[in-house]
Amino acid sequence: MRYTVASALAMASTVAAHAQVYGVWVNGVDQGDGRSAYIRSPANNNPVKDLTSADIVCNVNGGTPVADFVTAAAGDELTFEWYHDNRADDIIAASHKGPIITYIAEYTETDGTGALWTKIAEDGYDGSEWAVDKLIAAGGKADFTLPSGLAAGKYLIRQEIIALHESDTAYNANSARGAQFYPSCIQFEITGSGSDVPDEAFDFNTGYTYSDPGILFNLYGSFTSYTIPGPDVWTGSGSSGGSNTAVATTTKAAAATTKAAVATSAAAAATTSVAEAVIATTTSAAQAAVTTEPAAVETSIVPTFSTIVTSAAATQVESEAPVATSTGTPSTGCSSRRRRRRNARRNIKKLSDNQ
Ligand SMILES: [Cu+2]
Repeated sequence: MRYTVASALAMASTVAAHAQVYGVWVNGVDQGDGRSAYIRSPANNNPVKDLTSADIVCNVNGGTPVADFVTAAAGDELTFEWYHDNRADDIIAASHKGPIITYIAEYTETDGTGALWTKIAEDGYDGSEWAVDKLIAAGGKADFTLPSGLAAGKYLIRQEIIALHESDTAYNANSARGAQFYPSCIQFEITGSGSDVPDEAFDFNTGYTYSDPGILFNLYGSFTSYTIPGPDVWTGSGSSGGSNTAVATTTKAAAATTKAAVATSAAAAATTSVAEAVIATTTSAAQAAVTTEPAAVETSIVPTFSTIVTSAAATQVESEAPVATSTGTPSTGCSSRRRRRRNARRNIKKLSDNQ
């Protein structure tokens, strides 16, 4: 019984910690804190879910150029470094599994809407690990290589995480759910003698759709593959022909597999609902321990259920409002629930240990 509750909490899809890009490394060299310096940083790390919004392209401040550019040469290895609240923290909640995709566009001072973009790197699901799993394991770092023949000039490079923990329902069907996009646009000055010009044919507002198999995806179903959304990866005009055709064929096959997986996973959605219901009832008892988390939960040598509930009740009033105010995040975001859920889980574990 208790195991069931713990499992349900562990698989809860809404336990969350969001992310954004902190900075860039070029061939392993840290370019320093890029936030609002060479990154068009958003005001917070909340996701974008509306595919019709300009924010889906370069996030909330995407149309506001920043002062600096990262200098790199065609063929260089770039590393985008992500973080949650502080550099080298937990990066992003492990529940936020999904792909990491990278696009390039000729530099623009606009918000990047329109057909301007070319995909240059992607990492999805390899049969056991998601790109986000690898990102967390790498301390927030995601690597890719610039096309070696890329023509010199100023560019925007846009990298995104797509978190799939609520993407079994499309955002336009239920705005409380849907895939969570974390796009980040970074200003680059690329050097080199290459002459490959990206096709710049992709438009996020029309190219990403709510029914795309990589955007409407049940993470809790059974699946063996995942179809990364967007166009094929462009590697440069000299090398793109043959290899891209092969990629396209593979992707089609994967799409068929994914459709089957979606069909068979309807049952899993029901299980998720049960998990949510359990959380709803558990949270009300446990959430009160929020602000006093070290004191109420960890100081007592053997906290009993009654001591937790008592201390919880005592602190409930002052705990709620300051938390909401200090985070400054909209109540619709996952982060406002993060702490309560974490404490709910922690309390459940303590109770389990004692009984
Ligand atoms: Cu989230």
